[in-house]
Formats: sequence, C-alpha cells, structure tokens
Amino acid sequence: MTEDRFETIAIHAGQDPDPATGSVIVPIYATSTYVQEAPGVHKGYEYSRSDNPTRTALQTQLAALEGVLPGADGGCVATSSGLAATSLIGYLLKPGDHVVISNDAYGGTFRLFASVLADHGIEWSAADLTLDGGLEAALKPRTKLVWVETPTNPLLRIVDIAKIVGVAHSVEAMVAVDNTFATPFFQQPLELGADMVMHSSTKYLGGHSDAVGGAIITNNAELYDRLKFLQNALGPVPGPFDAYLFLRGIKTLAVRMERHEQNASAIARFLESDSRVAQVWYPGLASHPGHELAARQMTGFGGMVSFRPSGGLDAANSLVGRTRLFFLAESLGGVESLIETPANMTHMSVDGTDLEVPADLVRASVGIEHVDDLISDLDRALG
Ligand code: P1T
Repeated sequence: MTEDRFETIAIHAGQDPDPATGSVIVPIYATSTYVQEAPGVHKGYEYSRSDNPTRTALQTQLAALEGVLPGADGGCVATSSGLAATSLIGYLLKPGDHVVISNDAYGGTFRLFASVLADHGIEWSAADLTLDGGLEAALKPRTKLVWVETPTNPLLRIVDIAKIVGVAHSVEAMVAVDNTFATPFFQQPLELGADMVMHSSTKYLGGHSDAVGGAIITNNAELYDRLKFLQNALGPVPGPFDAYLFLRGIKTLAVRMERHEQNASAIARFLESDSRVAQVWYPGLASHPGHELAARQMTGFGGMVSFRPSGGLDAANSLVGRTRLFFLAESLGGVESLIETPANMTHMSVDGTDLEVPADLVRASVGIEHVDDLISDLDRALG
C-alpha cells in the first residue's frame, strides 16, 4: 500500500474484496445494528451511527488519499455534509476561544461561524490570509483555530498553507484547511503541516452531483480520537448508500480532475482574451496574483473559473440565464458544468460584510463535457 500511487490508492484503499462473498465492490451495508455474541462481544460493529462497514471503507480511502495510510496515526471521519464536518471542527472549541477565517470563504462556512457558533461563545474574525502579516494582525490571545480555504470560494485566492501553519502553530492554534476546491489530487495540506483537512465531498470527491456529504482527515491521533468521539456523540453521519456513492465517485477522482483542469484552463484563456469579459480569476493564469504560489503549493489549478462580464450586473444576469450546457445552479465539482452568481446565490449570507463578493461576479464549475462545446456555449451566452 505505501508504495502505491494516488490513482491506485483511490481504487484499492479500504476496498479489499468482501470476505464473506468475494464481492469486488464494497457492499452497501444497509443495517442500523449488528448482532452481538454476548454483550460487548462483536465483530467490531455495534450500531451504524458509531460505525458502518461501507462508511469505514470510505473513511479509509479518503484518509489514504490525504496521506494518512492505514496503520498511521489519525484517520478520517465522514459526515452527512460539508457543513456537518465544519460543525464537528467547531465543537473542538470552547466558549471564549477565537477563530480566524479567510475573508473569502464559502458563504455557509461564514454563516456557521458568524450566526451559529458565535451564539455559543466562539469568537471569530475574518482576515485576508493572502497578505503578509494578515494572520498576525487578526490573532487574539485565545485564537485556537485558523480556518483556511484555498483556493477560496468564489474568488479563487491562494493562501500559503505552510506559512499560515508556521504562524498559527507559534501561538498554539490549529489549522484546518477546506480542501474542497483543490481535492487531495491537487493539494495535500497535511503534508504542508495543517492539522486537519475538511471536505465538502458533495463536490469533486463525489463528482456526480448526486449526494451531499463531508469529511475531516487528520494525522494527529489525539484530534482523530476527539473527532471520532464527536462524530458519534453528535451523530451527523452519512448513510451507507451515500457512503457507497462517494466510494464509487472517488475511484475516478484523478482522471476527472485532470479533465476538469484542462477544460477550465482553456475556458479561462478564452474568457481572458474576450473583450466581453472584464476580469477573470483562475489560478492557472499568469495574471492571477496567486499563480506562482499555486504552482508551488498545488499540482494543478483545478476546475473553477470566476469572472465578471464587461456589461456589469445586467450582463452577468443575462449570461447565466442564456447558457445551455452550463446549468444555472448552486454547487460545483460534478461532471456537468454549472454556472451561478455567488452574490445572490451561494454567498448571500456574506452580503454587507467583509466577505462580500462583487454583485456581477459569475462563477463557473467547469465540467468534463467536450471543451469546444463548453466554449461555444459561453461564447453564445455572452451575446
Ligand atoms: O454543501 P456542503 O456539503 O455542506 O458543503 C459546504 C461547503 C464547504 N466548503 C466549500 C468550499 C464549499 O464550496 C461548500 C459548499 N458550497 C456550495 C454549495 C457552493 O455552491 O459553493
């Protein structure tokens, strides 16, 4: 296992043939409970909130992809959504503790810290973690967690994970990295020193827009024990059917990510060269302020492209209403292309705050359809 590469790990980690039947595919263990020989004497499973074999396979697969191989310290806890994963991380904190969040982040993450955890005494501040000294300026005596999203949603900013880890660890704060946009195929935050990686598995990991889920992976044994305890104590677990969908989707993560990136990079170049477009954000473009850092920190630039049409808000609204292949919808990371305007869709909860996104911003999740068809679709819709 240790010498296996990413593509091989995705297909084999946690997925040995079923010992009972030889089934090549991990069965969907649709059971809530497990018979015991005597009280407490069982085959490792008691109740499916605590553990379920289909979920165990998914957790082993995901942990291995983030560099936590079977037998190593730490592991993965799979959750019922990305926000459930973020909530579990929030429960690591105590009233009076303080969190620094990157000032561009998924709207729901921001809402969880600002409108839910804040009511339970967890203080928070937003900071531009791409700036030199941005984190240092936001630290407080009780800063216990730094929440990094990179690339950020929706402005695709790139945060230097190793640098943030250096500052955070010097004041004994933990670093959690939301790796949803990059996926472990393009970015390995634990290798860069992060304490935890969080995913909305709903996106690229699942890859087919057919299930909502999340995950946290850590290589710290103590943190893993606490998160595993919280997963059972709070209960936001995925059912076995969803665990199966994620296991299946993740097998093809590498090939999908390569194609997402090829298509996104061609689309970013098309948009950048078109006068109907005022501004384009894609970390693979030399014009992107985080390009060099992304090239160093990631092994690819991902499948998300954000841009502002030259005609402002009206142009943005009419563009997203005119595409045929890019469906107007929230979410991202599926094989089909999606398009949206974050300010009045996915990021409404940041309206009027430091995290505000431009009203005429258009975000595209570039799928794996034929790139020429995607470019024609955008070309036509730009009018
Ligand atoms: O939707 P859920 O699985 O709960 O994941 C939340 C989440 C966390 N982190 C990032 C970076 C995300 O993009 C998301 C969900 N985002 C969308 C639904 C969206 O369209 O941006």
